[in-house]
Amino acid sequence: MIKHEGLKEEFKYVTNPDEQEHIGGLFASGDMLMQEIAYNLITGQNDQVGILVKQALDEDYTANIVLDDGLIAGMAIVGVKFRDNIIFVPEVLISARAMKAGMEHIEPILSASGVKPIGTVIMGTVKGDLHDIGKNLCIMMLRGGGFSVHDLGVDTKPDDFIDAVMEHDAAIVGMSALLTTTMPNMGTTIEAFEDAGMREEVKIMVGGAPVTQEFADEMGADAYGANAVDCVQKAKDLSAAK
Ligand code: B12
Repeated sequence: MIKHEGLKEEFKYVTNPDEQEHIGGLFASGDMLMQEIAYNLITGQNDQVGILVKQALDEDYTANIVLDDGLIAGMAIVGVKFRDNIIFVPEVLISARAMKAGMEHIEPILSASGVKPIGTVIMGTVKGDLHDIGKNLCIMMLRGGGFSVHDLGVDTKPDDFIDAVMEHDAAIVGMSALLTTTMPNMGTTIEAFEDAGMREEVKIMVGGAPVTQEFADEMGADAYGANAVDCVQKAKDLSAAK
């Protein structure tokens, strides 16, 4: 249930019943502090988000709880407002900056495993696509899960994935796409691995909001991950299958 007054106002922008149920559910498990983090993320208060996330971690909230019930829950409302033309690119960038301010406190915790890497993963957002929040979350969780990860950033060309696999002798490639127009570049990259005679050497996983298991199968990917936790699980499954 939403108790935070400002957040209640923000939730009014969520008018689709399915989204009300889904996003309302994200807030249901969060208390007032988590809702305060979400509200400050939506309104782009990056300093405040950083302070509140640090406070929550100091108060022994787990990094995963702060991520799910605070930051990701807030970003879900930003997504709805952006789609429905209530806010535009500059506001979304300001919220993305606030997300980053919060993630700066979370990353060291999720990445602190200290054990010998269980595998090497190359991660990148596909060509033409500049969205990196979800990819970065996956990278944090993969590192926390014991993988060594090389981040190719955004707008990654097929050849850059191939070069990175060769350079780091990686067994797994993870591609992220957030736009329906850039999703096909996952298939183009898989084809490039085939053309280079390297498809047998790597396992390829894909993800991003518009990507589905069906799409992943169509493109010839080895796995699809719905979220950052699933990404780690799929990477572990793929490592075991090698
Ligand atoms: C933030 C954002 C932006 C920011 C990006 C900032 C950044 N540094 O990333 C900015 C403002 C730059 C932006 C720009 C644009 N955006 Co935008 N953006 C969003 C927004 C609001 C949130 C995305 C996000 O970060 N979600 C939160 C993260 C945590 O979720 P996620 O990315 O899905 O990742 C999770 C999973 O998918 C999974 N995952 C992700 N990657 C991977 C990879 C692997 C291997 C695995 C296993 C799992 C996995 O795990 C993650 C963690 O749980 C979405 C709306 C939405 N709700 O998705 C629109 C959205 C993606 N954008 C959209 C659009 C249209 C654009 C623009 C074209 C707008 C414009 N007119 O300029 C540009 C395109 C720029 C480009 N070339 O890429 C549309 C896409 C529509 C479509 N059907 O293609 C969306 C859906 C908004 C909408 N509803 O209309 N955007």
